[in-house]
Amino acid sequence: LDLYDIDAHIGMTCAACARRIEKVVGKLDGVEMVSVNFATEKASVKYDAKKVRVSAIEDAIVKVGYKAIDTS
Ligand code: 9UX
Repeated sequence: LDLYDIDAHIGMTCAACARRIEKVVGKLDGVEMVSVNFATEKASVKYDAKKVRVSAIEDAIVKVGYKAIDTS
């Protein structure tokens, strides 16, 4: 299992939206851990590179209306 970290600026500012993003990203196959911090507006994601691409994770975030600017 290859686990990588993404740190992304996602432009949300409240706890409800942080949970929403965690839910959506957490459903993706291959995502092992996702933690969204609304104070810093950042998401931290641990994922299995054999199962999911970074672009798919970013697309999922953008699809629900946020930004996904990689700051890793
Ligand atoms: Mo919170 Mo979400 O203030 O779109 S409602 S970031």
